[in-house]
Amino acid sequence: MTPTEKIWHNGRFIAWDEAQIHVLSHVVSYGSSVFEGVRCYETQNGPAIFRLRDHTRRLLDSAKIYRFPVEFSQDQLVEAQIELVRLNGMRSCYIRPIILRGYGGVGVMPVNNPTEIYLACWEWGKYLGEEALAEGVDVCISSWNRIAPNTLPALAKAGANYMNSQLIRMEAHHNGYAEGIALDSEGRISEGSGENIFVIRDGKILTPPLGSSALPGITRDSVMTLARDLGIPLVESVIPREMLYIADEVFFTGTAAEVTPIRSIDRIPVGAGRRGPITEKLQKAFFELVEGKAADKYGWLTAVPVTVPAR
Ligand code: PPE
Repeated sequence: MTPTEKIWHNGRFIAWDEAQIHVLSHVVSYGSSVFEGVRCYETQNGPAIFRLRDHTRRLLDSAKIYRFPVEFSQDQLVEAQIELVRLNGMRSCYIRPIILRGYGGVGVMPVNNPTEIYLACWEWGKYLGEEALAEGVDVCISSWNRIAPNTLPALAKAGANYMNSQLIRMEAHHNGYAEGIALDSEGRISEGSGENIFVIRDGKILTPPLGSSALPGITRDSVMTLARDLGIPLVESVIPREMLYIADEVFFTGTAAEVTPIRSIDRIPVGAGRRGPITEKLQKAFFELVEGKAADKYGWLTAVPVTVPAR
């Protein structure tokens, strides 16, 4: 990771190296953080942040679920992220807003721990590798289930959820796979360690409902909207594991992963074992929109005032 110049902290910009916390901050022992991942794309009209308001809303939703006192509004955090990208002179980047419980009291009950909000950004390339987008990735079904209902809330994007994600991702990696797909506590398909999942059979797209312990992904929502617009049937449905083995196409969505085809699952080829036509169609629609090559008909892009000349 290449450091950028500034990080926003509780309303002011500080130097990258100054964005530090005490080791006894509440978050370190107890995992008390919520965060976001947002992408800013390079377009012909300068940098544009994808679905910034929606990501910021989910950040505040996550904070509300965990009773974080937050003194900044959605509008203020939106403005701060635009300013962050502008100040750091980024053409494109990944933005990471983090809300955490800081240094103060000891013990689980966070009464004397201040809320610290940080907004950072850096350049981040393709999540599952450059060729993954065209070729697809080889994945497995994880032996770890996704967090069960009424344990850790799946609608919150909380740091603690990612201990589960790490188990899924590390197991996949050690067994030679790019990523793992987690089942929910009932054994139905949930999501990847850091991606939502879509399954296609006979021209119809299925995706697990949020009740299957899936994060309400912004990319998931975007792809659902694009599919409807393209006239491709799509339903949210509880999906049994074995549907993955007989699907024609399967793909992941996520801010980091974007739209990534899956070419095999547990070494069983998905369809023809390469990116399928519906995945390709949706990928094309997605990238044309985020890169500003198609009309932004949903108002998903927030322009950042340019400080770097266009290439
Ligand atoms: N599920 C999980 C568990 C998840 O972490 C993400 C995003 C998604 C679904 C997709 O959500 P959305 O980005 O809103 O479409 N994962 C973020 C973090 C990845 C990381 O390694 O860090 C991301 O993609 O930015």
